[in-house]
Amino acid sequence: MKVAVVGATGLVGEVMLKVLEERNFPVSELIPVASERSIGKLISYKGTDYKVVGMQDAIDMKPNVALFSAGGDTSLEWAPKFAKAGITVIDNSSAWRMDHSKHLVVPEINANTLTSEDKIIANPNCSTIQMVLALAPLHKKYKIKRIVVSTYQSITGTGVKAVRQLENELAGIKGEMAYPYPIHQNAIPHCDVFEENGYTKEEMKLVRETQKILDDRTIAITATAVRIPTAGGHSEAVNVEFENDYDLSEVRQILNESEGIVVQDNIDVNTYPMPIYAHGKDDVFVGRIRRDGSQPNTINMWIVSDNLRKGAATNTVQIAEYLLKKNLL
Ligand code: A2P
Ligand code: 11C
Repeated sequence: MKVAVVGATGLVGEVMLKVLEERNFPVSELIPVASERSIGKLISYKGTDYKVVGMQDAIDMKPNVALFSAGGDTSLEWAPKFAKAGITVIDNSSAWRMDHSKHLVVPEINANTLTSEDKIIANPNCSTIQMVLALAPLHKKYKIKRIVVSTYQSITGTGVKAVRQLENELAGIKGEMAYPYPIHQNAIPHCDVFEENGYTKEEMKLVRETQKILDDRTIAITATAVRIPTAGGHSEAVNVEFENDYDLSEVRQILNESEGIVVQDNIDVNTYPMPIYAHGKDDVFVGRIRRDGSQPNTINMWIVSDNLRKGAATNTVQIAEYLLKKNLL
């Protein structure tokens, strides 16, 4: 497979390269792509150096698949051009997620909806992916009525600029700011831009993308997304009300048996998910699973995952693996 990685010099792009290599995706030729300012830079993949090319050159090189992580505007402009040239695009930005003609895919949940006609496939937002992966098997069993989620999100979700802001603050250097406030020793209840309804776009992604992936617009969801000065992954406190009652040990068993999920839940020895454990791993970690005694059929849990891995790069590569396995590329 000829594989283009669009945004290869960015945080997610770098992890995509690592994940392709680790999972031994059959790459016959790698095409690293970035903005005009990076053309000619060398990107190392499995011991070989590849030169970064621009967007049009990448199309002319006719990859089988292009993994995009170069921002929404780049995707809006370029994904259709790649698709028109017969190249399958798996897009990590928010550009196509809510487009009715595009599938929004977490492979363990809904990859079976994909066909060879799908030339632009959307990868969900990181905070959505980790939440729906844990909730999908529970929705199947008990039917979710309402979700209340609060996130504690890694600065890596914002990109290189935010990582630099925290490094500068720690070193006492004044530099460019990715956030409107310092992030060191802070918690900023503001991820992505504000929408007219008073929620942030990140919060509304948790609402709309979850309903689309679980294919159920009746699920009521409300979210608060908060940026904290951590780098290893996103954490989420999730309160879920089901239509039907559940058994706690059965919930644990269902999660334990679900692909991609690791239950870390033993309060006797202080075992619960944390970004320092999730960092660099592909799984979604679930813990602090407990009954919400304040209303019937309701559960609380704590969900952590590396936002650059399962939340972005790994999920994208898994979609590519699925397409390859099903001969859809
Ligand atoms: P570049 O390094 O040349 O700016 P991050 O989200 O970590 O900041 O990374 C964004 C990625 O998207 C980078 O690889 C960046 O390349 C790439 N990118 C940004 N704008 C464009 C564009 N207009 N065309 C192609 N790639 C882009
Ligand atoms: C964050 N979730 O942590 C974002 C990053 O819609 O793909 C990814 C934004 C997106 O800020």
